Amino acid sequence: MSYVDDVIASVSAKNANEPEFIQAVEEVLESLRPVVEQDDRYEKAAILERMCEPERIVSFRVPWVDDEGKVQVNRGFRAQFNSAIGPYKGGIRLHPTVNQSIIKFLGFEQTFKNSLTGLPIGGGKGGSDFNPKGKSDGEIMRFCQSFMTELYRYIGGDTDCPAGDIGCGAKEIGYMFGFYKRIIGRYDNGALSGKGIPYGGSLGRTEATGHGAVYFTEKLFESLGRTIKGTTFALSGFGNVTWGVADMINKLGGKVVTVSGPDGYVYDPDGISGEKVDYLVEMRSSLRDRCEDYADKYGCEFHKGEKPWGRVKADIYMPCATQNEIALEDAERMVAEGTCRVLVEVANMPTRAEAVKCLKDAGFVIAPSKAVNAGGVAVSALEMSQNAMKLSWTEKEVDDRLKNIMYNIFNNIDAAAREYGMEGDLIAGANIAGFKKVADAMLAQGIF
Ligand code: NDP
Ligand code: 2IT
Repeated sequence: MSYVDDVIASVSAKNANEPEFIQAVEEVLESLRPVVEQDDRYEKAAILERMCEPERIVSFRVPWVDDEGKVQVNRGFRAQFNSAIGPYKGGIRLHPTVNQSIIKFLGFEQTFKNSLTGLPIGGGKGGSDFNPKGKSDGEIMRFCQSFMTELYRYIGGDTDCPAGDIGCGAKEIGYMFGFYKRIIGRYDNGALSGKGIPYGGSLGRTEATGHGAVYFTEKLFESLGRTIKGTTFALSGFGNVTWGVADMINKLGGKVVTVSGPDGYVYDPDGISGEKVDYLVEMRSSLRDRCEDYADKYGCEFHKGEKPWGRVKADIYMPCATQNEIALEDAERMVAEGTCRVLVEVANMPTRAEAVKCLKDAGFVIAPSKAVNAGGVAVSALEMSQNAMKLSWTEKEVDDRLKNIMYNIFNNIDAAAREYGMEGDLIAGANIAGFKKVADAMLAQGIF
């Protein structure tokens, strides 16, 4: 057995109850075969084994009192995965499906993503199985305060800087920051990012993930001899990220024809633009979690219980909702439909391993999420820099930096794939480029 096979076997055995984590590890390690086979320093220093084991992961009780006076108990997590190139950095996910496997897969992916940004940030992720849906503001605040009562021990501007993710936006970060400040008795605004603008947030952070994903796509298109202008996109989700993607596609002259929710997808062949994009924000903040509201309001087709993959004519598919939203049957439908040959992943790990294989075999260009969605965490890191320097950049200054970071990510992953003889394989390129910086830092820092 090779070094990579050995590590995959031992990680799978050790984490047998964590399917999402194993899926993420397998994908990354497969890509790294040529790198670790050419250089035995990585095996000698057990770099892969160490990268697959979080530096630490904490799990804690989060008790809070609901509006009826009943005590509720949730489970909180923070995985501090890798600090070789900077303090841990990564979002907080608040969703009923959150468990240790999800937090570990996200923290593992985050380590490579953060490395790709070129900024000094390590990898981490946190969250809770708390469901914000249907909760009052008071309940959300009490949950966030209880969550922070435990989390504060582990975070700080130079230690670990959490931010938002699914179910955790500016409102939740505000409640968490307020309570963190109260507990520690200091204004350490580098300890959380995604903050509101009046108290240290960065202009452009809300839209950074979506806008960054489209900047990346611009560069990818340039390499394929295409332009966003005149291209039709099918998106999923209707959260913060979907909104940012739709906004920038429209600005660059493309057309968005689908968005989706857990209840089904909307097909709007006239294009989701202008006030219709703003309506996505309204739908999300209503916490109703119904995409059908869009179809009711704008009188277009709604496909209950279905996903858009392979069911609509679009040039590019961009999944923006959650992990594993493209299964093998969806991929087979996409291949059979025949119009689209490009998948740009925006949500973290949206495509199942079997679906990735099916699409690759059919000649799809696949842009991996850890590269495409890195603009969110990159602007989070810019927020940390602004906080440290006690200044604020203008929207244009942030946007120029974001664009530059996303273009560089495309160029670097494209070059890494070529260097190892896998031209055009952007999944391998992202894993290799992300790996090398972290691994080389670990080699330099000794065994710990
Ligand atoms: P939001 O909470 O704003 O939106 C995501 C929503 O998508 C969830 O609430 C979920 O609804 C819904 N959803 C779940 N499953 C499906 C499905 N099968 N079809 C359609 N919708 C579904 O989260 P974000 O927009 O912030 O995040 C979206 C993705 O982008 C996630 O993968 C996240 O990790 C990733 N990301 C986010 C970044 C950020 O800065 N926010 C940065 C980088 C990546 P329900 O609750 O009913 O399941
Ligand atoms: O998945 C992600 O990169 C995020 N949720 C953003 C993390 C961050 O620290 O801004």
